[in-house]
Amino acid sequence: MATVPARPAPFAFDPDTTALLVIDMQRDFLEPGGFGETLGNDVGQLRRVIAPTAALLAGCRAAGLRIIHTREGHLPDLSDCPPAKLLRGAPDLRIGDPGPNGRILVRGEYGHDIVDELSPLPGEPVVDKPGKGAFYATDLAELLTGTRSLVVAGVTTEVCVHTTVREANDRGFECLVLADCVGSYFPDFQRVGLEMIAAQGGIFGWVATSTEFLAALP
Ligand code: TIU
Repeated sequence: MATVPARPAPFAFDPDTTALLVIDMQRDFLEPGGFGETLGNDVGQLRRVIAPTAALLAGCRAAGLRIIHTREGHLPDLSDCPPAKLLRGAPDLRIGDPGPNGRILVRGEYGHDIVDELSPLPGEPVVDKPGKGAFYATDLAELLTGTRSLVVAGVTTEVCVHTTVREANDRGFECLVLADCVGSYFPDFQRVGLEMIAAQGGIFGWVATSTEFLAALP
């Protein structure tokens, strides 16, 4: 077992039963002209996550840790996009509309894919998900058979990271969220989102930095 100094308490994990989950590090959220920006967000808020996550990926690959990536998005005919999601709010462009990086949040489009700096390597599964949580309507649970601990990076902290970590916690996984490798468009939500995970004795997870986690890897 390895141990990371974490909040609210040290996080113990066995690297053989631990996976790194990198959530939705897609151009649609991190680059101008994508889904995140059409919702009125400043995508610059998320870009600070890229460099520490690239270092995290390198360290986990060197240590032989299992790595899984996710992408939020929809089939080209939008049949997996509920009207409640499609019609939400008043974005500049809706899901499926043509944008500068292709159709917004549609699988196969340039904007839907993961940013170059964090490209998955062959053999690293990429789970395509229609929802905010990575377990809903995906085969992630089957992919994680035999896995006990999840180390979580990605965007956004209070949306897809929270939803996925809450889903994972309910399924019995122990989740360590890396504060510098998750990001929000809203600085307040970033701070409070991390506090919510570790409050109440770690009500649905633990929080540490990527430096702390990488130092604990054998
Ligand atoms: N809008 C927002 O903060 N997030 C999302 O829509 N998806 C993810 O968090 N991936």
